[in-house]
Amino acid sequence: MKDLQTELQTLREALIEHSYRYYVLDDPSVPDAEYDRLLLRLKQIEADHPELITPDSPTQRVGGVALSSFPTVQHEQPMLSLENAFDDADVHAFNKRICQRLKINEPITYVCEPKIDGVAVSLLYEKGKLIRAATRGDGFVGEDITQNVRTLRSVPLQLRGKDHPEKIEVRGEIYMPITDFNAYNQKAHTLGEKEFVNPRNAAAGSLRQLDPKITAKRPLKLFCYAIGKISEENIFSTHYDMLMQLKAWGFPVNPEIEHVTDIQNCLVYYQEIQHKRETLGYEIDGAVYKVDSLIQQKALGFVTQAPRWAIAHKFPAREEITQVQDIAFQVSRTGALTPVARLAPVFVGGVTVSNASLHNIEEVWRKDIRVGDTVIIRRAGDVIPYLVSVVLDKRPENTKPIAFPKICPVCGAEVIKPDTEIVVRCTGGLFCRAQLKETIKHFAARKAMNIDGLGDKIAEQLIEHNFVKEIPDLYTLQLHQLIGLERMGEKSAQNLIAALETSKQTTLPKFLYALGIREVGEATALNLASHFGQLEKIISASQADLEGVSDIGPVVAQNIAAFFRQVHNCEIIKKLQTLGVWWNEHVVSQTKQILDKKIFVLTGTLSHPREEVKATLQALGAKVSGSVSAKTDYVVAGEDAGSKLTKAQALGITILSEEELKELLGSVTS
Ligand code: D41
Repeated sequence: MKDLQTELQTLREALIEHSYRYYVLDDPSVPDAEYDRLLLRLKQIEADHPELITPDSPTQRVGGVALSSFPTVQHEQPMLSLENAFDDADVHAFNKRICQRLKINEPITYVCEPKIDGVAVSLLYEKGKLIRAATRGDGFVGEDITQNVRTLRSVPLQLRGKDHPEKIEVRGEIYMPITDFNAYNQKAHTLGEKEFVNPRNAAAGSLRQLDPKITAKRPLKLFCYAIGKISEENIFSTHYDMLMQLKAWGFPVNPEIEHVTDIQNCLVYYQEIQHKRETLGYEIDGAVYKVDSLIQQKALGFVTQAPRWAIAHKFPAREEITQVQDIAFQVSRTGALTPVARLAPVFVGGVTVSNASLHNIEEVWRKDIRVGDTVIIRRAGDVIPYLVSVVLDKRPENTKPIAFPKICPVCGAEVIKPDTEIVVRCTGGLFCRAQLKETIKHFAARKAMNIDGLGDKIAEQLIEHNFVKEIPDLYTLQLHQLIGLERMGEKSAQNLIAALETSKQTTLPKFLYALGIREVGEATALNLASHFGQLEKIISASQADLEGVSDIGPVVAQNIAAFFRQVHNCEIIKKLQTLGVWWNEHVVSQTKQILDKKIFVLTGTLSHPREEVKATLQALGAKVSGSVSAKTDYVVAGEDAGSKLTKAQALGITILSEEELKELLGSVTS
C-alpha cells in the first residue's frame, strides 16, 4: 500500500509537472502519448483504490453531476471593465490624464498585453487549492462555473511552490484556439450539429454547459492577467512582477506580454501585435496597456467600473452586422456564376465593405441567405470579406430562398449546372461580355502578356464600345479609339498602345498561361512549355501525351486537349501570331538537367515574389526547401539575407545572387 501511494504521488506530480511545462512554460517535456499513458496508469490505480482519490488529482478534473442551473456568486472585489481607445489620440489622452493625475513629467512605464478575445473568469484559491471559478457576470455577481473550469488542463487545481498566499483570486481569460475552433466546427458540421460563429462564442458556449463532461471535451485554454482579492497585500511592487509570480504559481501568462518604457512604445507594441495577430493561434481584439507601478495604480484608482490605470486599445472590428440588399451573380472568365451579396456598406477590419462573395449557390442555400437578411460580416487581416451567418431573429417577413438564375445575367445565354460540379455556368462563351472582359483582363495580367494599363475599367469600355470582340482585337486598337475612353488622356492612350506593342514579344509559358485554359496556371504552363518546347507540339498532343507532363493529371490534360480541339481557339492563336505576337523557341533540356532534383533555398528580399521564383524553379525539376542543410545545392540570396546565408557560407554551399540565378536559368525566364 505504501508503494502504491508512492507511485500514485509520483504519477500525480509527473502529470502536474507535464501540464505546467506544456501550458505555462510552453516547453513540453514529454510527448502527449506519454502524458496519456501516465494518466491511464493513474486512473487504473484510482479505480482499484477509490479511497486514495484526492480532489486535486489530475483525474478529478471532470467530476460532479450535471446542474440544472449555475449558482450565482458575489465577487469579493468587483471585476472591473476596461475603458476603450480606438486610435492613437485616445491613447495619448489616456497617458496625459495619468501624468496630470500623478503630477509627473517623466515617461510612465507600462505593461502591454494582447487583449484575448475570450471569456473573463475569476479563479479563487484557498490554501493553494482551486475552490471556485466564476464568470464575470455584471462585474459584481457572476455564475459559479467551478465544475466546468476544473476540466481545463491549463487551470491549476493546486498552486505550485510553498510561498503562495492563504487566499488569492486570479483573473484571466478562457479562450478556444483557432485551429481547435475550426476542427470543432468541421466536426459539428459533419455530425449535423450546431456550429459556433467565432472562437469567443465557442468558449462562452462551452463554459455554459450544465454538464461538465461536455465542457471537458471542448479545447479550452486560459491566460491570466490580474489578481483580485488577495490575503497578503503589498507583496509586489509592479504589475509585471505580479505576472511573473502568477507564472511561478503555475498560471499560464501570455508570452507576448511586454514591459515598455513609455506610451510611444505602447503604440509600437500595438503595431507589432497587430502584425503578429494571424500567427498567434488565438483571437485577440486589441492590446491592453497597464501602468506598471502598483503604487501609481493605487494613486490613480478607479472611475465607476474601470481602473484609470489601464486601457484597451482596440483593433478595428473584424465582425460587423449589416443588411443584404441584393444577391447578384458575377460571371467569371470560365463562365462560372458566383453569387455575391450586395451589402449596406459597413466598416469592418479597417475597410468599408459593400460586397461579399458567396462562392457558390450551395453556400447560399446552406447558410440560407436571403435578400433583406441581417448578416454577420467578417474581414480578418487582408482576407476578402466573408459572410459568416444570417441573424435569423432579424429576418423580415416574406423573404424567399435564392434560386438559380436560368439565364446568364450578363448575356442572357442559357445557364447549365454540370452534374459533377457545384458551379453553375453561363454557356455564352466569349460572346458573353462578362467572360470576355475577364478573359481580356487575364490575358493582359502581369504574369501573362503583361500589358500595363489594361485594367478592369478599360477592358469594360473596350467591350462596351465594341472595339474588342475577341482577344486579337487588342492588337488592332487605334490611338483615336482609346483617347475617347473615360479616364484615358492622350498620354495614357499612347502608353497603352506602347504597352501592347511591347507585350508582343513574350515567352511560350507566358503565352500559354495568357490563353486562360481552365486550370492551367503559371506553373502548369511552364511545365507544358518545358516538356514540349513548341506550341505546335502542345496543340497536337494527345491526352495521354499531356498526362506525361509532370504535375498534369487527367482532368487538366482533358481541359488542355479540349481547348485546342476548338477551332476557334486555334484561330485566335494564329491571329495573334499574325499580328506580331512571338516568342523565342523554348530551350529547356539543358536547364532541366541542371535543376533536376537540385535543392534550392531562397533567402532575403528578392525582386520577384518568392512564390513566383519558387514556381519557376520547381517547374524545372528543382526542390525548394525552407532551411539550409548539407544537402542544399544552391542558396539564392536576395537583399538583407540573414542567418540562412551565413549558414550556407559556413557549409560551403554555392550562393547565387538573383542575377546569377537568372544566368543559370538562361533563356527560360528571360
Ligand atoms: O486579455 C484580456 N482580455 C484582458 C482583459 C487583459 N489582458 N487584461 C485585463 N485587465 C483588466 C483589469 C485591468 C481591469 C484587471 C482584462 C480585463 N480587465 C477585463 N476583461 C473583461 C473585463 C475586463
